[in-house]
Amino acid sequence: MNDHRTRFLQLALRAEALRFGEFTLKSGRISPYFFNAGRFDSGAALAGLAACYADAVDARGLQFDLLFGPAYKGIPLATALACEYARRGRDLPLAFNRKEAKAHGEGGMLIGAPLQGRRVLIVDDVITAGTAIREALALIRDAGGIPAAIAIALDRQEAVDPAVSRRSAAETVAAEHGLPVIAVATLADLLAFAGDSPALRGQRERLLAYRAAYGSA
Ligand code: OMP
Repeated sequence: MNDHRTRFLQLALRAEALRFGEFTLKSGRISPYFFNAGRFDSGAALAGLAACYADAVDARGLQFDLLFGPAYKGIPLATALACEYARRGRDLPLAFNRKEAKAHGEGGMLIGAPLQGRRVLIVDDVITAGTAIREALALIRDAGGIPAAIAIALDRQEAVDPAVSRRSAAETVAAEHGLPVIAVATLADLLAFAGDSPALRGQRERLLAYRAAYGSA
């Protein structure tokens, strides 16, 4: 497994951002695991996570010139990634949205650098069904930005409707919009990692059963 994948899974477990148990997802599915990016809740934890995103993105050699963090969870992620790129010698413009439009002051839904004509890397936490990402794509296009790629920490590799198609939501979004989706790690990586870790080996069966029910082929 790539170094950034292992590093990310170790960081996520240490921060308790990755937990095992019984969790109800936005989709209503009951999942044996949950990734909560909000648990990367200190400067050092976010810096470590941002380095994993940067390594995953750089490994793909993509062209982009602005980072966009969808509200709320994407905002600190894109911000931390912008700081990581600055540390690596690349000062990238950064923008994000608010969830409710402001009628006073500067107004509008978007904050930060203008999107017009810029190739945008969207930085978010998780893709399950792809709803959150589709909303972000619409916002960016409305503001004149050009979506270039999507970077997420974890691709849960779930089919939206397994009875109809076993294609994952991330693959569907990628195909629909002609955009690469870069995940620092996937459910497949988590399964491989769990197989090598005595502490997590007990979780593997439940993860496999969940993947058999909802996972992409
Ligand atoms: P989709 O919009 O269905 O792709 O789901 C993504 C969103 O689900 C995330 O932005 C979170 O709000 C939430 N989520 C997690 O944060 N972690 C998970 O492990 C699973 C989910 C989820 O509800 O599917």
